[in-house]
Amino acid sequence: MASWRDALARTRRGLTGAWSRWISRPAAGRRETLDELEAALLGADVPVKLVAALLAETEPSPGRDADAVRDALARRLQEALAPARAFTWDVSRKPLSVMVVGVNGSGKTTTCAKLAHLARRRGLMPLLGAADTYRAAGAEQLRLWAGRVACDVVAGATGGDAAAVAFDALDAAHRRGADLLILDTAGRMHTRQPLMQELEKIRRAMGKRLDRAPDETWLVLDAALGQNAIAQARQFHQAVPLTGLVVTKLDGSSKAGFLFSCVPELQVPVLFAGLGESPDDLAPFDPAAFVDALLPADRATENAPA
Ligand SMILES: Nc1nc2c(ncn2[C@@H]2O[C@H](COP(=O)(O)OP(=O)(O)O)[C@@H](O)[C@H]2O)c(=O)[nH]1
Ligand SMILES: [Mg+2]
Repeated sequence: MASWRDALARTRRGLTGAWSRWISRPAAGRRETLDELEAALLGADVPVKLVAALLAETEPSPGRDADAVRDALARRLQEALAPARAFTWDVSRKPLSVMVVGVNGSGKTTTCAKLAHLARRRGLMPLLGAADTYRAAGAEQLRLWAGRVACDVVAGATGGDAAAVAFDALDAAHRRGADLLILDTAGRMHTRQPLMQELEKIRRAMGKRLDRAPDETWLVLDAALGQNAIAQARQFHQAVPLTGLVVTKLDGSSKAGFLFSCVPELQVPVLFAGLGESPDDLAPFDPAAFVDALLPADRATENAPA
């Protein structure tokens, strides 16, 4: 699996130069390099208010070295990611059902397969539901991925009713004694009301088969969008109550700092992160590892770009 540090190299790169110039100054001269540090943090899409709080932490004070400042920044950043919740694969009531939503290309299908893979590695039996009935390739793509992670798929006809597929997939999961149903849905623009309303219809269909379903509704967000992902998240959260976020493509983004505004604003935790393209590259979200990987290490271990 890709490491958090490798995946976040792009976002960190922007900060590294500014940080190393900041710490290489004697404490009294550091103020002059603060503007650069501020610009780098804003460039990573860390929200303005948090940047101000972070810069306040860099105020020189006797006995406070660069390591102490780094620790203080890390603490502040981690606090900004509350509420944190680790997803526990609680399958005491089978099947646990997860509905996966998001815009086109955000990484839903890939994420569904990666989740099935994670579940299998924990000894659980997952089933995938292909409720992306808009495109002929929708179910096919999920099947291909499902083959890679050795998981069954329940699909309907192309152009069919996504809510009916959701019902059938949950029904199949129940009958087969699967631990978990992961339902892939079609990509939809958050600004298109009829498509957003369909999500509620899919939810209701699941609820008809099993009262409490779906247990989880997760929004997949492409980290490359940075701050722009927040408008998307807001709209999806209005259409269907989200219980978690999955952030994909952290490895391709230089703006991973958007999570520090997204999580407090939505009050929805990040549960998983996509760190690469292989089936193993989905990690349970670890706020400490995320923050640590964002911050440059020190002069000794990381070379700053000129
Ligand atoms: N680098 C990288 N690529 C990803 C990640 N997650 C998804 N992708 C890629 O994003 C593209 C779109 O993914 P897909 O699952 O088809 O998106 P969907 O339209 O939301 O179902 C594919 O090329 C995936 O390989 C990730 O975490 N890292
Ligand atoms: Mg898809």
